[in-house]
Amino acid sequence: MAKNTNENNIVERLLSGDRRALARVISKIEREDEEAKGIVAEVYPKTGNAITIGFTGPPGVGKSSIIAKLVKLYRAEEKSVGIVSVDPSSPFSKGAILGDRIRLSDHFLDSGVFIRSMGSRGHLGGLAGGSRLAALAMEAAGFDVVLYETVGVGQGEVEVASAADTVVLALQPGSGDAVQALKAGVMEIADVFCINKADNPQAKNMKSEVRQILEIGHELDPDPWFPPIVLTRGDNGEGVEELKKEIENHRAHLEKTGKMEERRRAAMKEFVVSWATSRLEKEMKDRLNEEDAEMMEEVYKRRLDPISASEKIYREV
Ligand SMILES: Nc1nc2c(ncn2[C@@H]2O[C@H](COP(=O)(O)OP(=O)(O)OP(=O)(O)O)[C@@H](O)[C@H]2O)c(=O)[nH]1
Ligand SMILES: [Mg+2]
Repeated sequence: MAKNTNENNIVERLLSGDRRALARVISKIEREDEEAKGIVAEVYPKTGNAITIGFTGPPGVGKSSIIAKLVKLYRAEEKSVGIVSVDPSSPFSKGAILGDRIRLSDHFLDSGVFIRSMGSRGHLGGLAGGSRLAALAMEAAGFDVVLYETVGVGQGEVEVASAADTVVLALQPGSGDAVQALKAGVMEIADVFCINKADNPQAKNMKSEVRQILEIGHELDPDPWFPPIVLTRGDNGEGVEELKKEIENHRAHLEKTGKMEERRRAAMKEFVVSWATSRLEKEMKDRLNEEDAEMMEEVYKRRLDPISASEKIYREV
C-alpha cells in the first residue's frame, strides 16, 4: 500500500516536470525495477507530443557537438530538450557521460535541458527498449524535443534511432563511413544526412559520394522524400541552422503525407515485438538451465535433435 502511494507520488511529480522524479524514473527503468512498468503504464497516455530526433553515426564524428549547437537553437525558441545518449559499445556509460558533459556544459545549468546517458547494461527490453522508455519518461515530463544519440553504424543503432520521427545520420569526410552505412543497411533509415567536420577538405567529396549512393535506390513511393545532405561544423555551429531546417522539413513531410502516423505505428510495433522477444528469450534460457536442463543433456548426447528440443521449449514458453 505504502509503495503504491509512493508510486503515485512519483508519477505526479514526473508529469509536473520534476527533474529529480524524471532522473529516478529513468534509473528505475535502467535497473529493471518492477515499479518502472507501472509508472510507464500510467504516463504512457500523456506521451506522443514531443518532436523526436535520432542521431546516429560513427564514434567521434561530432554528434554530441552538433546536438549541443542544435539544443542552443531550440532553447532560443524556448523549447525544452531531453537527450538520451546511448553507447552500446561501452559496458559503462562513463565515457559518454564525460564527453557529453564537456560538450554540453553550456546547457548544464539550464533546467530546460535534461541529459541522460545509458550504457549497455541489461535493460528492460534491451538497450533500444530501455532508451525508448527513457525518452517516453522525458516526454511525460513535458520536454518539447527529445533527442537520441547513438554511436555506430550497425543494426543496434538503427533500432535505437528508428524509434524517432526523424533520423539524422552523421558521417565523417575522408572515411569509408558511407559505404559501411550502406552495407549495414543504415543508409535507408536516414532521413537527413549530416556531413560533419565541413572544415575537412574531403567534405564536399563525401557529399557527392552520399548523393551517388542515394541515387541507386528508387522506391515506388507516390510521396517520395529525398534525404537532404547538410554540411556542418560541430565546433563552431556552421550549418546547424540548416540542419534544423531540414529536420523540420522532414517532419512537415511526414505530417503532410500521413507518414507520421504510419511511422509511429511501425515503431510501436517494433517496440512491442522486441520487448516480447527479449522476455521470451530470457525465459527460454532460464528454462534450459533449470527445468529443461535434462532435455538439453539429451541434445548434447545426440539422443534428441535440436529442432525437436526447440519446438518443445517454444510450446512450453
Ligand atoms: N575539426 C572539427 N572538429 C570537430 C567538428 N565537430 C566536432 N569536432 C571535434 O570532434 C571530436 C568529437 O566530437 P563529439 O561531438 O564528441 O563526437 P561524437 O560523435 O559525439 O563522439 P562519440 O559520442 O564519442 O561517438 C571533438 O574533439 C570535437 O571538438 C568539426 O566540425 N570540425
Ligand atoms: Mg557523443
